[in-house]
Amino acid sequence: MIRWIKIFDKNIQDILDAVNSHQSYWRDALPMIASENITSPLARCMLITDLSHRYAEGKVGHRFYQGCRYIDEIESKTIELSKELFKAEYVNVQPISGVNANISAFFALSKPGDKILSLKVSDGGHISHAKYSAAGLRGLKVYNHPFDNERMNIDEEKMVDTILKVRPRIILFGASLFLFPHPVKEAVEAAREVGADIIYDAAHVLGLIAGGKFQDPLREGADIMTASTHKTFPGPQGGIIFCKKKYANEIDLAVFPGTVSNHHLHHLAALAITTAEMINFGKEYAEQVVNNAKYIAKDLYNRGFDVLCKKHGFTESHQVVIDISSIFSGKDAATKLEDAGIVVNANLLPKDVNSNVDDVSGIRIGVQELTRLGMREKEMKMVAEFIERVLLLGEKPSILKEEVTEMKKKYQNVFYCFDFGKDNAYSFDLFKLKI
Ligand code: DSN
Repeated sequence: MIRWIKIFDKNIQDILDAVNSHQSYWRDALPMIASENITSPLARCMLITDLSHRYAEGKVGHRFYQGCRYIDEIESKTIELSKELFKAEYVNVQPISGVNANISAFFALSKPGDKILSLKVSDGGHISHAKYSAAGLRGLKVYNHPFDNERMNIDEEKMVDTILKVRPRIILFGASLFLFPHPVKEAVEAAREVGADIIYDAAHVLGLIAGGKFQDPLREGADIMTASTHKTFPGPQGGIIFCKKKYANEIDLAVFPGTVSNHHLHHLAALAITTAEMINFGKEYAEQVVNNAKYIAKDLYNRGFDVLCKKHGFTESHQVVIDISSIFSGKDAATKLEDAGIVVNANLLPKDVNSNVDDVSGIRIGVQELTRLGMREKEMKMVAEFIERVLLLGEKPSILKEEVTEMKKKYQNVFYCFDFGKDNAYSFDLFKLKI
């Protein structure tokens, strides 16, 4: 809390009030946006250090600024830890976001006019895989993976035919709506035949990969793996690229000076801390995330929700997807849940291919952050019951919110990291550290 600061400027007071309200809002809510997470207290402390003020363009040992001796130490350590955790031949830790990592990989591997095979946004693809974002910005011609709506996954056989027919320069895997591992192994032979490289966008599932609970793209045949560092991987907001050694030079140039000048150095220190924590606790964390997702999916299904992919076990990731369109639009459902303090997002489903983005059928639920806050199957049941009471039983969200807030009081600490004392998740007190 920062109320103790005596402020005389109204603008500053307004900002502090909004930050305070934001802190309280999330302290009381159930955070279930699948692309978010909460950093460990120690990682968070790194974000307010002097590192956030500095420049370090270039690489370790070859900077374009003075003053970088300790930054070199931090960056080397971040690279070393990332290589260890993901068993990667080469890592670039400088991208400042997942889209930045993707666009760097596209620049490294392709030229304008080349073809890319990626998932359609309504089938779960990320915007940066599409013509109106990074792929299009690089001038790539976008072709889409054939998708099996029933399995919510790429159709492997049709994919191989498409690769042989389209002859793309880049085959891109990974998604934002991501329930099951993608057929990377199945693409390798066709990719080699047409001279395509394989990129795997691991943004959503990086923390699960780190914990050995999803697929292992680099071993399955991906040449490059891009990611953001703040979804199931519970680090600071930013990006990262892993690759085989033979792509290292192109990747480095595409990041700097290609698409980043100064990388974010406070992010680097926080990423190093998170990576060290994931080396220690990642397996246990990833396992509980997937267990929680499977549990809440089944529970919601038993309460009457149209949870996708029952026949396939609902999910193998941190996500659960509900087609809510027989009762509400996705947006209305997400708004009602938000009014009750349960934060999820409305999501396009494959059947929404021609719909307006504001008129979508699905809601996407992520359990990774609740897991970090110490929730397990017992708590998933309580959360599923809240969701049922709002969306199926028509209880008033504003009244239910009081119960949600009461429940959340017991989950104010971040787990799967080094202990930092009580009530650490939403408190500013830890910033009293001498740093
Ligand atoms: N659009 C984000 C998501 O929520 O999946 C990823 O950048």
